[in-house]
Amino acid sequence: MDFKLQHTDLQSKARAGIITTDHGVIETPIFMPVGTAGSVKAVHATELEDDIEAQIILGNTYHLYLRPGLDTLQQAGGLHRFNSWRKPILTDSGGFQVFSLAENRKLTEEGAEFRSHIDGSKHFFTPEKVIDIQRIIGADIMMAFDECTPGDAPYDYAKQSLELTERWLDRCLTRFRETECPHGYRQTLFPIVQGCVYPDLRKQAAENVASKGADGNAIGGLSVGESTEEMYEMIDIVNEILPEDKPRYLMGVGTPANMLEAIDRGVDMFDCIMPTRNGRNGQLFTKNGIMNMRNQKWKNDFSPIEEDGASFVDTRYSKAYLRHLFNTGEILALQIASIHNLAFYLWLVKEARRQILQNNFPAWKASMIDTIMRRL
Ligand code: PRF
Repeated sequence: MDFKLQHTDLQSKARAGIITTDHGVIETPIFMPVGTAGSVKAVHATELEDDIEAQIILGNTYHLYLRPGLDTLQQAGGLHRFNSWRKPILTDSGGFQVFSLAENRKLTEEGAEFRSHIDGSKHFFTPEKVIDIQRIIGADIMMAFDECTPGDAPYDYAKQSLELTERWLDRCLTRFRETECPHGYRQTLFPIVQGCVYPDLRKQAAENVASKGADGNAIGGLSVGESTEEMYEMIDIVNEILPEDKPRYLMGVGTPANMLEAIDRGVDMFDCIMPTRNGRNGQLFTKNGIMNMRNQKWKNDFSPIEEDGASFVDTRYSKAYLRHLFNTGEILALQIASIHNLAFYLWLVKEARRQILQNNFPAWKASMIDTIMRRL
């Protein structure tokens, strides 16, 4: 994987770049739709490609390992072949899902023991195993195995946890170097900066990660209960240290406003379940604000979902019709809302990129940020 930093905005730290993988290029800043179990929920591959213009999607080691399992993924020839997605894939390591979903988890120096949230079966993830699994899945970008500490973790816990994450990173890197992609293309491994909300831990973590010389680096452990101000402060501290010539990925963040603020601080890559999950619950993000499509107020509003929206669904269907679909529990509601929200997120980062290239990012951000977050 290569990264070319094309331009940094003159008045902020916002960056435009290009990542090149063996499955194609990614223009940054980028948002990566989440396809936890190998599918972006309710959205076809063609819609992702043509309507949403996704350049990379995310998969989850934890979920894919449990179902369909390694045997099927191996026989399929990797996830790209299995789900017919031809562009890049990034997989999260399971470091987050094991802690947020699995039951009876037990952490040791060796790894994490847990019970599946699906059938209660017992499993053990080690840094080595997580690399082996991601090799089989065939992710273009694999993530290191980490412990994501909650935003309110006490200092001593956060420090011990970070040191465990650092030892696990070294084991991930060793396994990564000892193995190769079973599918014949290049894969790379991103380390993850942890350290909770403690500036000295974040600094130590970023310095450690930077010293590994990886193709790209991630910031984890944010948007997990800390305040928004603390999150932005941690991003500032970490980005001061992470190498400029490598992409920076802020994991699991966030709202449209969170993304613009993080781009302003030098972040290049994002993923979040918000556009798809909130969309399935009837929440639509638009250039003019946030709409709850279950609201009575749309009952007889036959205007387009979004007049100048980024997807065909925006002008093809009306607000009243979409409200009706949610109201009657029609599956089509979930599809329209997911396509709309993902197209909006992809539009937002694409427009951010355009503004960065024109040296106009901060003014544009200021003009957007209140509008996109207001409730309609
Ligand atoms: N670590 C991993 N995945 C993640 C996170 C993390 O800290 C987060 C935190 N926002 C989301 N996804 N491995």
